[in-house]
Amino acid sequence: MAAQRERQAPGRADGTGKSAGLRRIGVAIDSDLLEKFDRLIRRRGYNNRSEAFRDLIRAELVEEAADAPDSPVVGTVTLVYDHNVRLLNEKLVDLQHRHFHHILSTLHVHLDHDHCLEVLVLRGASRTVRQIADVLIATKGVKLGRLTITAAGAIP
Ligand code: NI
Repeated sequence: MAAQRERQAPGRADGTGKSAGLRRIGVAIDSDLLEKFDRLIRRRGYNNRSEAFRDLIRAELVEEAADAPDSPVVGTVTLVYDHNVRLLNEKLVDLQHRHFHHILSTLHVHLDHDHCLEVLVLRGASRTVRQIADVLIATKGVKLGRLTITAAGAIP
């Protein structure tokens, strides 16, 4: 995929070369790749390519920004655990209190007779959020754990 040409949408030119408005670009792309892309975005519910392109670019920019250890990020940690495991609840609560200033919110759902689902929203430097998530996920008795991270700064 390569940008062929770039021009500002009519009426958007501000003379600086940097427009806050929409700009149109032409993109050269293999037919096969484009067909696959069109099928993918249709499955995902996009009505047009432009919106799909914008979301993909935004996701990459946010991911790159969140990669830097000092970047401010917001993370959600999803945990599934068996509450019958001895002292597990206490351990998880203790860990959360130890990091209370980085935990914005916690949601607890009693999934079934044995299992609990917990979703925690964390905020802090990327390095810190990942460390807290790693400790929670690695706690013995936690069956599933996942961290989703997004840059907490301005979303492009
Ligand atoms: Ni529960």
